[in-house]
Amino acid sequence: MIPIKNVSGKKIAVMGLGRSGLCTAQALQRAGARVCAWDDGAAGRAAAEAAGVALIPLAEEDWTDIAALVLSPGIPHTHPAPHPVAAAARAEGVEIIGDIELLKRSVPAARTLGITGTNGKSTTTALLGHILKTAGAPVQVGGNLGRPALDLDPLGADGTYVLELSSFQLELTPGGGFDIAVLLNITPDHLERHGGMEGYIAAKRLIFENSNGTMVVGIDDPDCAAICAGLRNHPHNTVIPISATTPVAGGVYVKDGALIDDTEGAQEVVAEIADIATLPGDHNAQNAAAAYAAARAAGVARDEIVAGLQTYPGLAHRQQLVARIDGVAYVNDSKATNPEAASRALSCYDGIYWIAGGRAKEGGLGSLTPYLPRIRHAFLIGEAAEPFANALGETIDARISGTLEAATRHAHALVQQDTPDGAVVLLSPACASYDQYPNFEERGREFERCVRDLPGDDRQFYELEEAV
Ligand code: UMA
Repeated sequence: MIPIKNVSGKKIAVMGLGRSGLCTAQALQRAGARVCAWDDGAAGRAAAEAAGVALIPLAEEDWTDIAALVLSPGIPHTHPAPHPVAAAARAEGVEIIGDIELLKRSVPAARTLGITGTNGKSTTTALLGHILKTAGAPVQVGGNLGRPALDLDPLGADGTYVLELSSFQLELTPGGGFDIAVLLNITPDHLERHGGMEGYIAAKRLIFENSNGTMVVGIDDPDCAAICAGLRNHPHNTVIPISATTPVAGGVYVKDGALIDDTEGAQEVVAEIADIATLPGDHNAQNAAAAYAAARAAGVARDEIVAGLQTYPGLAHRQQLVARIDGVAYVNDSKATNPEAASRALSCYDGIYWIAGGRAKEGGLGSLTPYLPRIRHAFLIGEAAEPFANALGETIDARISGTLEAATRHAHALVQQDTPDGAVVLLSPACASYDQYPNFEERGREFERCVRDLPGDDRQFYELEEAV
């Protein structure tokens, strides 16, 4: 846990006691702050009580002697409407911050690397953390990725914090000042929380706020390309543009599967990304280019970065290779909770036996259309099974399996009858999990259990390294 600086004796409000809020309240208490905390949900309040955190209905609190409000990232403070506690704090002029801001203020000597973007930020964060660890650097990895920032271990001045940052967290990190800041891409997301696309882009741009270090920026979408051009207009900025598809002068890019470093104007081929099984697809090319650029900026030698790229174990539930059974790969992409995310996985394989369904999001399956020819058969589960079967219509063969356990068995039986070699059984649901599971992680673990129960002559299972 991070020892929080300069809060001893101060009264600090903590609103939202989920993963990050509860950890914040505990870290503040340990640092001698007078914590008053609240959560609108009974579960959050129960967890706080069990942890010895004092509960006070903050909306009714006198804010005159409160030094700061630490807000959970999921709680709105501007759009669609400010939460009453955020409104009360703002009315009294109390600063509203998040746990990342507290971390930054508490570890001024350590280096902080911030990574944001609509897609790929978890992979880039984990990959960068893995590269730095492989190179022997003292490193801690967390943030939106899952481990709350203040739960990370304290590091000395030679340490590096690699932080995945959501747009919500960036809005609550007013000090900014990341030593290396990475913006991967921007496509519409969380628009209700930011009052529209303009607000979302502004939140993402905060990754570069007060940054006087290296700025790594994707240029493969128009919004990021414009941000990159703007940053490069300032001669004092150190900007590294990255692309998954296009050669970019002075940048890092992937062309025909090769990662190319042009930061010194020499267009040097660094690694064959296409050969790295844990980084399939264009989206991972962008992640690899970003991680390479950021690691170079952090002073890691080229060879060490390549070693890190080549040994990257992948992230759980994101195109995670679980097993190969008799020539068939079993891939857990349970994190794909919407059709756009599933389309990224579908674009990476051929001969797919696709397990999909759950609780469908709005917007239909349109974004999957270009990839449907890659699917040999679909096995549909959960609430979306029937609507998906109707939507897929005559385009592909689909079977309503109902449960994940049945779908895995059905897919295994069919692929063994067909042509197993090179085929992929892919769980990439394009749906939320909540109709059948508490979360996508539990759904992914269930898939792994189902795969372990499958018969086969040649069965090979893959383990991830300890979670970063
Ligand atoms: N709550 C209230 N009132 C409200 C809304 C929520 O009291 O009006 C309470 C809830 O009852 C709950 C708590 O606030 O107890 C939840 O807080 P939270 O939603 O901020 O979630 P945490 O559990 O603290 O998790 C957060 C991130 N969640 C969000 O940003 C929504 C996690 O990112 C992150 O891993 C974690 O901190 C550790 O840093 C998750 C996420 O979904 C993965 N992120 C979004 C994304 O990736 O798209 C941004």
